[in-house]
Amino acid sequence: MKRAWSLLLTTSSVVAFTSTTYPQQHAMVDDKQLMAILREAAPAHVLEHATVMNMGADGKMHAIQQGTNGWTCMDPGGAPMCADVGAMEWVAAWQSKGPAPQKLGFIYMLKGDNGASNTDPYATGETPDNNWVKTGSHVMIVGAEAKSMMQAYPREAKADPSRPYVMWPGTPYEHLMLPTK
Ligand SMILES: [Cu+2]
Repeated sequence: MKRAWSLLLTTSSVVAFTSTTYPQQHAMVDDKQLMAILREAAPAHVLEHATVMNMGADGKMHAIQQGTNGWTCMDPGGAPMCADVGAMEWVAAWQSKGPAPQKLGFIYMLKGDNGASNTDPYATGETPDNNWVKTGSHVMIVGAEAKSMMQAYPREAKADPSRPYVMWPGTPYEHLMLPTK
């Protein structure tokens, strides 16, 4: 996962994102560029039938493609991803600082990310003590239902992103990062 970005969700569908915490350095991309980036982040067939969100000139996220497979794809500031329904609920909980859903969620991030604090879910950049980690091609398993599974994986503050590890260990939003290369 990556930096603070926020969104509002209804029970199962994305309604709108807010732009206030959108990383400043991330240039807006047009819809065609976004699709090219997302093609590197998830399997083609997942993306083809997914809801795709992009940020408009109004600073809000809009669906540029309506999906039918329950997946949502987007690029919140250098972290292109496709997330299933459970994962989108988890993202909403993280953003609203609510309890993680008692569910499992799955996220493709096959293009990798620009880095994140491994200990502060709300960090917006690297600091000397926030255990910044940059992970290459990976997938993520999220949601409170994955808690017991995560006990079997490294959960140090300083992560080694070349192997599976727990990101944000000890927080309600700890999740499993699984490199795919
Ligand atoms: Cu990730």
